[in-house]
Amino acid sequence: MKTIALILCLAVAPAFAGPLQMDPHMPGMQQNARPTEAQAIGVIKAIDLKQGTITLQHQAIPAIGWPAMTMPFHATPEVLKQAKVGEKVQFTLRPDGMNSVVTALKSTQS
Ligand SMILES: [Cu+2]
Repeated sequence: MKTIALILCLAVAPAFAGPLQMDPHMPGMQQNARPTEAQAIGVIKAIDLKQGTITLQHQAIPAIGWPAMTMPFHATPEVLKQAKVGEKVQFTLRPDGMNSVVTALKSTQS
């Protein structure tokens, strides 16, 4: 099921790619049609400290053309430390298909 979700993410991303978001502070962004960072809302379903991943049931992320789904993300050590299963969070994502990384998150009030 995880694999299917990831493949779906990769498959639909180009078709739904949102408007280009230019950021003059990040030169790399101008070479790519997609933003190097995206914001999303989700619920933490699982944390795997060994793998360095958190599983998020995330809402659609129009900026990078992702539909809502539940999938594992790589996460920075800071994010892993902060994460709590069951928490609703707003998170920052560095989108890179299956290598996408959650770089920040903060708890939100539902
Ligand atoms: Cu996804």
